[in-house]
Amino acid sequence: MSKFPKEFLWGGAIAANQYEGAHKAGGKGLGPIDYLPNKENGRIYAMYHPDEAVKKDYGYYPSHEAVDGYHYYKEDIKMFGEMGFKCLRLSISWPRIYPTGEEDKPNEEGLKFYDDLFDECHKYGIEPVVTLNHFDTPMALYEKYNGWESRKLIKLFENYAKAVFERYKEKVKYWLTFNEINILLVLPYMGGSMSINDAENPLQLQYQAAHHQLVASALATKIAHEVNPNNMVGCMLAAGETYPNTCNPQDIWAAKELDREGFFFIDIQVRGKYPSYSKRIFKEHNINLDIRDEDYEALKHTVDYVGFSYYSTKVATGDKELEKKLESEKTDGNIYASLQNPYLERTQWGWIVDPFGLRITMNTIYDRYQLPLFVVENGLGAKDTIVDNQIHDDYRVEYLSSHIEAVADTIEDGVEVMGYTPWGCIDLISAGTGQMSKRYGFIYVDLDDEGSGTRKRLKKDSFNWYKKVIASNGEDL
Ligand code: BGP
Repeated sequence: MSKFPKEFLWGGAIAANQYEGAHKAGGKGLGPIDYLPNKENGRIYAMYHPDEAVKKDYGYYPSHEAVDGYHYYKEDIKMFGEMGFKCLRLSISWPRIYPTGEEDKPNEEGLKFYDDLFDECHKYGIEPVVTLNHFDTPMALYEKYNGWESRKLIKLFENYAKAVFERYKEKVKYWLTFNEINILLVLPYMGGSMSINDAENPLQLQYQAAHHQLVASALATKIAHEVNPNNMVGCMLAAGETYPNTCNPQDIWAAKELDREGFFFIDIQVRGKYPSYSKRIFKEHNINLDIRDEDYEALKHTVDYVGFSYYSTKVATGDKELEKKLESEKTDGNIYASLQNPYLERTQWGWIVDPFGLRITMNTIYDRYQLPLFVVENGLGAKDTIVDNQIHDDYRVEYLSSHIEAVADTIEDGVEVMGYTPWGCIDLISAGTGQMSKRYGFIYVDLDDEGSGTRKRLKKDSFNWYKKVIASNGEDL
């Protein structure tokens, strides 16, 4: 018998900024991703170039066109339907609805686009799971206010959230506020802030921006519940347990502290108030936040479930000397680099592969919050090769099946799990590298790193495998 509940939300995840393209179509304004990638080191972080300069220095910037989901979505959703998706996690592009973030009224063409997209999902019985902000704060707000460093964005985000909650009242029930909200402390540009790099005390700005997002997230949650009491609103954490390098208490503490960087956000979104340890952290880093009385009230509007992404676990040490020595050997991961873990393999991009770590991570989160969990991102970025018009991606199947097994074990541990939406269910632009060749999908898109290709869609072997997984409710892996 399947370990997964009958109503389990099997699906996949995409985001507007990496999928849609059509960066100026239908009156859309620009978002941060339109200024990426950074060709010099292939990484995205706090960087900003005006449009023309980027063109000159960096040439092709793929997210302008992405995989052209804006025009292909009907074809793509049909294929998701064929796989049996029960849900599709996607994001609304804020600058498609409010091109500069400050218009009096939302952009009708933008709203209409998502109306059609949600209708298309429902045609196949697919429930949309919608992220309000997936690395997609209007660029104009970065330029004018340094993004989320400014309190002004709270009200602007509220306007945007209200507009979409009201418009899609009958079409969307599951929402997430900010994608990987803890990214603000690691890659602030992606999270929505601008001037951190030049700041005297960057953490002061980062935590202030975080505070604004947390208030905005809480107010959006409040509105969502007012507009429709059936709405389910989740937070979204870039998760992945931190393991201590040894059993030295200093290492245990270092691991705990690193995990708290992420839990700081979720503690507030779930419990409705700042966690007790935040006082000490603020004192240590000389952080003085502008928190108003009305903010404390707003924060009381807490989320209904905890969404999270999981790709890897990480390893931390409290030994500063050792940390320095091992710095150059650190391995990449989603958001965080990590010390290597000698017990585990890594992907082509160096990300630690740890299916058991998913079970550990989920148990930790559930023990902490006792709210339903939703695995809204998980997956393997890999290069695919086409042979005779086929893609034999057994490596992807292996990765995903071992992680689904871990979810099943977690359910047996007593954890309430709402669903599983592997990242990039159709190939799209990688956020961390700006590349197309780092692929996650069950569906291949004919496009290379320079933007050449037909954009034609092709089923990989994993397509039929996932179809079988869903049909058997996770039994047939
Ligand atoms: C998460 C993001 C996604 C996605 C994923 C994979 O951090 O929420 O947008 O891109 O990571 O990362 P990458 O694209 O760098 O492989």
